[in-house]
Amino acid sequence: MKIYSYLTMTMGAALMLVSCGQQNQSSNGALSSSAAEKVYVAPGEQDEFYAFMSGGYSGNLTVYGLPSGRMFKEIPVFSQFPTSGYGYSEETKPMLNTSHGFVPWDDAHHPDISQTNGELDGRWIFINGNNTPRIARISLSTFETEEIIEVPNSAGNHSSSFITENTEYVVAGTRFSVPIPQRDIPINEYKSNFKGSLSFISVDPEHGHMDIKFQLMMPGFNYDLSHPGRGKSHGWFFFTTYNTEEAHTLQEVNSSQNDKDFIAAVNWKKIEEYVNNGGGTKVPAEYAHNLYDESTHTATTTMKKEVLTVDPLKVPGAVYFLPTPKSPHGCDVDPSGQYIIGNGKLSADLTVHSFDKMIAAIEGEKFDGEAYGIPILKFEDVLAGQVKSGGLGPLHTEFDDEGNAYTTFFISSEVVKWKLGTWEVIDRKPTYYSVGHLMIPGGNSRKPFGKYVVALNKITKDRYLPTGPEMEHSAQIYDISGEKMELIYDFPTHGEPHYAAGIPAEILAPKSKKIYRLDENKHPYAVLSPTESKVVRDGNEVHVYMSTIRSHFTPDNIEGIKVGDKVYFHITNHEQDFDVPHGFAMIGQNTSELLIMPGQTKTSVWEPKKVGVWPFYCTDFCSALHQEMQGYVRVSPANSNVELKWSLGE
Ligand code: RUQ
Ligand code: CUA
Repeated sequence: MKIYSYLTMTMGAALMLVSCGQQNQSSNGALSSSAAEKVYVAPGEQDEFYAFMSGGYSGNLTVYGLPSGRMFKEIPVFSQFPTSGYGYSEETKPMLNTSHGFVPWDDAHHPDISQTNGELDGRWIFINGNNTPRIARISLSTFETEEIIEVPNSAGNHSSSFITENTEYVVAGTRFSVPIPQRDIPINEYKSNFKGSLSFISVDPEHGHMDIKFQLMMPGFNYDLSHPGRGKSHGWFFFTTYNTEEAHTLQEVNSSQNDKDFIAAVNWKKIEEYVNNGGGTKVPAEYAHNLYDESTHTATTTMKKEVLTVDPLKVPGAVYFLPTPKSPHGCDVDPSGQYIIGNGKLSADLTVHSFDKMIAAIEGEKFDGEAYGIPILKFEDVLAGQVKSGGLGPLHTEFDDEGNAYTTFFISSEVVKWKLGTWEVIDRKPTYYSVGHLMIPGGNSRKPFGKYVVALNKITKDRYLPTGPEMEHSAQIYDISGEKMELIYDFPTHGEPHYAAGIPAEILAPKSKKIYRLDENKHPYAVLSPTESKVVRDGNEVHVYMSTIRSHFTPDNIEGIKVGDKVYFHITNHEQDFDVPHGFAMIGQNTSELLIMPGQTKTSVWEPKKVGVWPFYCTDFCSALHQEMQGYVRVSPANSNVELKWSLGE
């Protein structure tokens, strides 16, 4: 009853705030002109930070500049992307393989940049696929997805993809508990049969290659978000849980019964040691590991057959529960590693746990019972403090480099700045509207760059010109260099950005790759010189070894193709200049175009169904004679004996 009225009240408040937000819009005057200066990046000048925003249901990652809010690129990750041919080209299709087959979409939530000694190193960015559990690694020199590993025994891969301070692991926790192993049982047998897995995926320090080191088999709760310990708490990982009630129906009510759920504290170093000494149980599992090779420009899929699981009860001292009020969502660790913040999303206050107190309580063995054999620490023993914010619906917290924390409040639509250690509220500013995550570049590391905070809002309403029933989600930039936050810019994003990760441009820009070297191209169908171009028939399959350079394809006339053939166009772009891709599209092809980077080879398949002479062309306006960059394929009847031939300039 209480919960019902609370929800009604808070939802009412949320709606009210959304509808009266309009009055809060800042107007003209001196303030807005100084704000304009702060975000103005003059033509020809460049932004100070990169911001990588998750694309949510777009399955992708988008790249923006800060403070301008200009969008630079959309990086395809879990979704087919016709703009580049990702997931359509023969080379990249394997990236989207899973144990459920080809899954060309996912729901991407939390990007995290690789770290060395707790600081951003800008080598890779990781992001989770929430729906068909996967973790992707993207190169921050090519801005291409290089690897995707599926996570077995998981469902709703949400407390992911956060990395430890030397990128030892990228961690993926399940949101939904499921029967492990999956089997056919009644749903109401949830309680004894469902489990939640927390996966620790090792990252090879040289190439970044991922491998599941172990999966911790936890009680059947929901594991919502997570963050690594850092500094003094390096070696630990923290996960918020909700639904410790283990409800399986009408969860909006049934999962809100317990006054406190838990933050699970996992000593992964201890478990790693246990595993390295032969601990854990190998169990059958089926999951795809997809790896893109930059020298062959080709991805391959390996289906894995087993995974190492760890029962937390077999590793004493490895897992503890920290009681945390009201179905906590965000789970954030401050730059020093001392404070673990759990935001009860049905609460007004923030709960801050102390790492030192947690260790003392563990050493003193002061437990408040156990859950499925896992010791529960006493709330009062681990509590560092509570922030009485006066806001409603706290979600996520980020940090600056001066000991301040910034927490979003979904229901009361605001960002609240407060002081670590004293818990006093310093400032609060409205967001438009219903903010979810927020991001400070480096805010999830030992070294934040506390100049801007970006609020990622869930509801847009009247912020932009209306575009039908759907509006892009809005992001807002606040200048946080002073005592008070100042809203300086408002810009639309793409998809639904959940979390984001930011990094100073000076770390990434100098190592951004400009071309692929043709002499390093190891693609089996590459043509390194136009004289090697050819067309080879192998039964019904025809392989076209084609090259491109401004402004022609070699060959550009092909005859002897027949209805019923399967034609592979393997196209190598011979340009060795920065920013000169060529495209390729064939009429009636049941796939997307390709966009081929300088020095790269990509393959497109065409199965011609009709007799005729059919054109193909370059899709990227590459030169003054781009419109001339085209060719023809003659398609003859299936039984014809037109000779196979190809040419350029005849
Ligand atoms: S979530 S709005 Cu998917 Cu990170 Cu909290
Ligand atoms: Cu090549 Cu247009």
